[in-house]
Amino acid sequence: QPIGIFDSGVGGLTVAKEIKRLLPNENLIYFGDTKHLPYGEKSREAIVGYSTKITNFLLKKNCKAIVIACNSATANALKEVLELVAEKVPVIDVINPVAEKVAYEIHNNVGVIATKATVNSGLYKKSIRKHNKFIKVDELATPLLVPAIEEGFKNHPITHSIIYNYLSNSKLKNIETLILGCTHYPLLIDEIKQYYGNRVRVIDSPNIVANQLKMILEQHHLLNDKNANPSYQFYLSDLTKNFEKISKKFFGKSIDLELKVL
Ligand code: DGN
Repeated sequence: QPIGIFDSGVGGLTVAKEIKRLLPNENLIYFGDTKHLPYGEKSREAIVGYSTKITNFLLKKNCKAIVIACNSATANALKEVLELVAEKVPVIDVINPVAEKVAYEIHNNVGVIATKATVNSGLYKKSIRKHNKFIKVDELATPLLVPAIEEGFKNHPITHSIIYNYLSNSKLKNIETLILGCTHYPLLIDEIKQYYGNRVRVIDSPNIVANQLKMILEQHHLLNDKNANPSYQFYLSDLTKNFEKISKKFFGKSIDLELKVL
């Protein structure tokens, strides 16, 4: 049985790549909702609609666990996805495991950059504060990053300038720790780290999420011991060149991308 992973586009690939690294015996099914991208600008109702349709599709594919590899979907549709799954399989999201780890391990000012849909939900702050009331958390919406990443810009004057403009915002002035609250952003991690130098620690969210998945699969006795030939299937609601480029970079040239409109 495969693990199902979904995002609005290429962002969730940063999580899928880490899952593949930590759990090399697992088969993976990835759904990228490129037709409806970016989720960050959509209403809660729309995000709930997309997320539940994709979850249904992954359940029909007989997935043994579902990873919501999208912060905007987690922040707006986690409750509805959990209701739909009704404990048939474990659901792992990208906000709660990161917030919990940060709450216990970090003792300084934390900044979160994310899409509007995630920042408006305030879920990072709520989720961190639930475990630790003393951490100061400042969230900033950085909506231009996703379209730039989906356009394939990296190490480019456009991304440098967007990053500089956002990160110099006064809300993030005194932070010592930064959470990349959108699964697309690790694709620009070098440029973000370059901006801060050693001043700020950037949390490795894909690693935390993949570890959480591993732990939950272990607890449910769902881990594959051996798998000489793990399969990686990709479904997209619109075939885009950038998705093809990044998925092949992370998963090898021979993978197939299938168009699937839900
Ligand atoms: N990658 C998604 C996230 O983590 O929020 C959303 C990107 C988008 O669709 N704007």
